[in-house]
Amino acid sequence: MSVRIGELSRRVGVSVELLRAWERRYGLLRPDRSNGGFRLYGDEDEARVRRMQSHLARGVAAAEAAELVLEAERSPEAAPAADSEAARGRLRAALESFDEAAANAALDDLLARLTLDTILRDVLIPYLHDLGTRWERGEVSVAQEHYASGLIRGRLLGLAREWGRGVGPLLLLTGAPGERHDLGLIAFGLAARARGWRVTFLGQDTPVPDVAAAAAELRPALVVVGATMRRRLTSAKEELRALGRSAPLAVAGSGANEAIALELGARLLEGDPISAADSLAELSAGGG
Ligand code: B12
Repeated sequence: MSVRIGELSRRVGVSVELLRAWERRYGLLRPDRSNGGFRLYGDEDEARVRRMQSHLARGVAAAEAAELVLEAERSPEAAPAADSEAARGRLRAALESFDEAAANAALDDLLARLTLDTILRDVLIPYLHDLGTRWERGEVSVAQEHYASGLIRGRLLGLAREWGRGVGPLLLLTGAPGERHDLGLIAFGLAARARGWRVTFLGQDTPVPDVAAAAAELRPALVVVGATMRRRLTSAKEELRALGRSAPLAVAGSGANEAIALELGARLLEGDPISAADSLAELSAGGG
């Protein structure tokens, strides 16, 4: 992407004046010049603005928020590609030989060095994809796959402890009826928690009327229903539409798309769990 400031402003929902101020005061934007001398902004600029917005949404003051964004780029975190790949290799070897101690040590090492966002996005989600591909090819047994995903789930839920506490807006997260994949939802909950949201997690395969009852009691800012397969949403269409009329509803996961979201009267949470958590800043800012 290479766009002028007006287009950047439209994409991120921040006024041109404010973007200019962030560029001038904090060096948050680093435009190139077009041949005609216009400033052109790229993906990195957009990413910095989005990170800035999520810090602001958590109540961090602007100068400090900008410092956090720029600091994160300077730290070794910013170039973890090779590192993440090595970590993934260690984790994979440990998990797939049922070595609990080594798997936990690999995860502890990651947690000591990288942010949870980075671990989720660059290590765990790619590992789970890789695991699925090798399971499909018959290179990994069902036992290995269950063990690996179960251990990761346990560790993530350990990190999720008390994610319902605090004063931020509440997310009610649940798997669609029949849906047993919930690691994406958990990853999303953790990323949202780091951005100041509170989370109530119902887990896999929850009957929609029961989700509606929980939502009536808890009054969440958003109910998020995750689905890996489309039919988990389509087979509960009427109930989900009713839920969407009684509570703000979003759908997510590889089973969700714009068309089904529209049909259900729901918002679509697009992309990976971490980018989707970033996009919540727009929701809390009223941009929904
Ligand atoms: C672990 C796993 C399981 C575990 C789940 C444990 C758990 N508690 O989650 C168990 C063993 C239960 C399981 C069961 C099954 N699984 Co399975 N599973 C996987 C595996 C290896 C990892 C899933 C995972 O967590 N991935 C990490 C998530 C984050 O990645 P993702 O799903 O691709 O999601 C992306 C986006 O959609 C988004 N996202 C996902 N969720 C959310 C949520 C929110 C809120 C947001 C914002 C974004 C978001 O983020 C991701 C990155 O961009 C995948 C392989 C894979 N490619 O993912 C197969 C996979 C998903 N499973 C598959 C299948 C076929 C099954 C079974 C039908 C197998 C069977 N014959 O029994 C059952 C179905 C059970 C059911 N009723 O739901 C297929 C699905 C194919 C399809 N789409 O039709 C896959 C892709 C494997 C494959 N390559 O064939 N599975």
